Amino acid sequence: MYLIRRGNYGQEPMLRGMTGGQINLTIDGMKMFGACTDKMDPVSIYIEPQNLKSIQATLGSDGSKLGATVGGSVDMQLAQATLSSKPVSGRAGFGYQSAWNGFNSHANANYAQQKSAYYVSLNYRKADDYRAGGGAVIPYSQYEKINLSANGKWAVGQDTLQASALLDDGWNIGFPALPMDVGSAKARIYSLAFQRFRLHERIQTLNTKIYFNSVFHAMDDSHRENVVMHMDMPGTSTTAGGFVEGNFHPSGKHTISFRTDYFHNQVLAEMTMYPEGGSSMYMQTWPASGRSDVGFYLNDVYKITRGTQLFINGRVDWANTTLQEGFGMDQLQVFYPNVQSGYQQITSAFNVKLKQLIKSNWIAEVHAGYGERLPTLSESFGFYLFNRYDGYDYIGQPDLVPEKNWSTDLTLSYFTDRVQVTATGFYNYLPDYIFFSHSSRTIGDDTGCAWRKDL
Ligand SMILES: [Cu+2]
Repeated sequence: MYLIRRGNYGQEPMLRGMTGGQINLTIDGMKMFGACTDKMDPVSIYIEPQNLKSIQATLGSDGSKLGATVGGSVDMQLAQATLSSKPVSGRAGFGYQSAWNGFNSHANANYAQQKSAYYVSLNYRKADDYRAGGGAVIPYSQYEKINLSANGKWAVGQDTLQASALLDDGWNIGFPALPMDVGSAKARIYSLAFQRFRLHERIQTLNTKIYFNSVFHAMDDSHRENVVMHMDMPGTSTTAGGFVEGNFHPSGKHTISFRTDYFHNQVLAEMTMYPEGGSSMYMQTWPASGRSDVGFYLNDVYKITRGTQLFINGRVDWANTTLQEGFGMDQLQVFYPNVQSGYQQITSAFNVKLKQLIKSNWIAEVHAGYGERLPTLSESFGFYLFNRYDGYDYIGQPDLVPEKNWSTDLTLSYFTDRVQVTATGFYNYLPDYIFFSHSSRTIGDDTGCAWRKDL
């Protein structure tokens, strides 16, 4: 897993060169989508390292447990309240970094009783402009943010109920490589989960969760010099969903687990331009649009012999993508007269993996899989999205077909009590790869460009 820095501020995971809509980036299994049309806010920026218990990454279509994907899954698992014999525990820390005159402070506390526990954590970070080696100041690299997370856990007989809330507010966040900064970025994440253990002789665990999250992101160019035309660019993204996942007791040589999930995501990003001496202009850079998705995942671990295991999993999703009638749809009709208000698509994934113990300290793994992912709402309906790398504005393509990935991996591991060495080779073939292209469409003085299906 690689991390891409977003400004001086956040980090975005990348798996084998795949990122953004190609991977599932989830928080405790919850779907969440950023609200920036310019990719400033992968949802990982709303989670502080202090909030985390662990990060789980699964590569390629094998990561389809958490959603339809071609690149894999990264699940950020949050620190939870823990039932313990110590009634109160906690820690606090403070850091100062001279290179950007930065403060980084955090505190967390856990309060435990016999049948309940509560956890709170608070983070505050502030940084001025970064000073590079040699003392050169990198302008617009400052930021400030506060992050508050709280959760509770209650024992109900053998089962547990969990409620969790996370609030993240950032402001005055500079993006040195982009023509704009972020005035305000707010995320709210709420969830309620119920875990049942041994509820039936055949069912080991059954987890149910419902959740809601929202992101507000407002870009700001008011601190920049020589701005040709000031713009207001607020965006919102809200997601609600739920899932049920469970593990069955091994029967014979098989251990089966499943997950079924649902989410609905709704976005809107607006842009108001204020030309000097002219009247303001309004457009929706992400037209009011949304997507509902229902998915089902099944996994079987088959212990053939003591040293040989076979893993088989598959996933099917049904998605309904909607474009609201009105301003945003009217805009797209200029380029796509036949744009529809609804698109239904089905995606699937299938994986087989064989794990073989060779001698006492060598393991070989062979994986082959197929996965699909839907185009993001941005790739489908985005409208005049500026790309700083090439200076073009891009327009989505509403009728994109799902991107596919045929992949295979071979992994060889050698391990002793102290050392493990792993070598992996992999191959991905991605038909219907979604990429941007420059078409010859011209409107007025602007050149329109479109995301398009590309082999
Ligand atoms: Cu942005």
